Amino acid sequence: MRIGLVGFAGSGKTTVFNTLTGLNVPIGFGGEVHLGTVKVRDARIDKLSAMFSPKKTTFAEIVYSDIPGEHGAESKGLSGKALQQIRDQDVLALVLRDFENPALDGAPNPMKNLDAFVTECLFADLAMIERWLDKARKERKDPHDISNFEMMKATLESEKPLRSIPPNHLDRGKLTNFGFLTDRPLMVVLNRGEAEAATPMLPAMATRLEQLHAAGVVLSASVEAEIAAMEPADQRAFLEDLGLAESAASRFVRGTYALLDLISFFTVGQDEVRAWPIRRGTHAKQAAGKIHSDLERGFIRAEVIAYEHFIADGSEHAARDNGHLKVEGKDYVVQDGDILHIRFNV
Ligand SMILES: Nc1nc2c(ncn2[C@@H]2O[C@H](COP(=O)(O)OP(=O)(O)OP(=O)(O)O)[C@@H](O)[C@H]2O)c(=O)[nH]1
Ligand SMILES: [Mg+2]
Repeated sequence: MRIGLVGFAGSGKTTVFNTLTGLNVPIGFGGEVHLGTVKVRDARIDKLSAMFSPKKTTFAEIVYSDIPGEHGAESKGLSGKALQQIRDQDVLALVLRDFENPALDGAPNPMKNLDAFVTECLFADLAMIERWLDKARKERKDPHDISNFEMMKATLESEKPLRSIPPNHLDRGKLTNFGFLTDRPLMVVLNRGEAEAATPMLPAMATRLEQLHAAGVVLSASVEAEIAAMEPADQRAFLEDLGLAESAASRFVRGTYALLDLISFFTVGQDEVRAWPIRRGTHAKQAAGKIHSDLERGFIRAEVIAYEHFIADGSEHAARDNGHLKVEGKDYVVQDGDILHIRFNV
């Protein structure tokens, strides 16, 4: 999963990036895109790995990109280059400055920055849709596609993001090449000053995020950076002092999984124990395709053992004897923690 940290110059993207990745790239305006890969910790994988002692243990991974804002662009908007880099991401994490930054003029105004970002994305999508519609009408394209794009246009014109259109109202499979910005899941990171690290976001901001079908997380990147540099035992005590139960990095990942409605299934064996993130509601055949396209193409059936049963039974063999191994067809809806073995033939 690719998560792009975006936002205006000086909002704290690089500081947040360091917090999330544990890296330590230098702070400074502008510069190149930074990339950082992070494993998504999952205690279930640790347990399965202990049972199989596989050659390889693979956690789900998040690749964070720190996409620099343009210096002085707080009111001027995003550059074409930034927009292009943003289109490559699965999730947008918008970092909003909510701390005093002496290098930037003016008090923080996260709501204004949020609206500026949302408006830019809206206009970028609208321009794409209008261009497509002009061409499609001339070429007399499929009326069904045209009416879909008209519906999308109307949505944007009423200042709603495309992600607000329910899945059954829009065939998103046909839209992947467009890379619409307002159809990307949006995670808003409210980057606070030290003193407000644990203060919840204002109700007005929470309401706005709901309207945008976005999720939000409050953190203070500079506090988190201090915590990250501490010994694990001190980290807990420090977090408690601040009134925080968890580090920002784990809150962020949890929030993202919830926003995307992600669950994990597992594959196990002597070679590899591995977690596979999928959207809730994914069918067995599609899930097989995450592992390899051959498994989707030649899908025959899935053998499924729920994680809890697997652990309680102690082995695949015992799970089978106890009647906990289910044989499922392509339309089976994969559940969080399912251990899958795909039978296929190509
Ligand atoms: N007080 C405070 N300062 C912060 C916080 N996060 C970042 N800063 C400071 O704000 C300045 C800008 O932070 P960066 O992380 O470089 O911001 P950026 O968004 O990456 O900036 P560009 O790369 O230019 O787009 C730095 O001086 C940081 O130390 C925070 O949570 N609290
Ligand atoms: Mg930066």
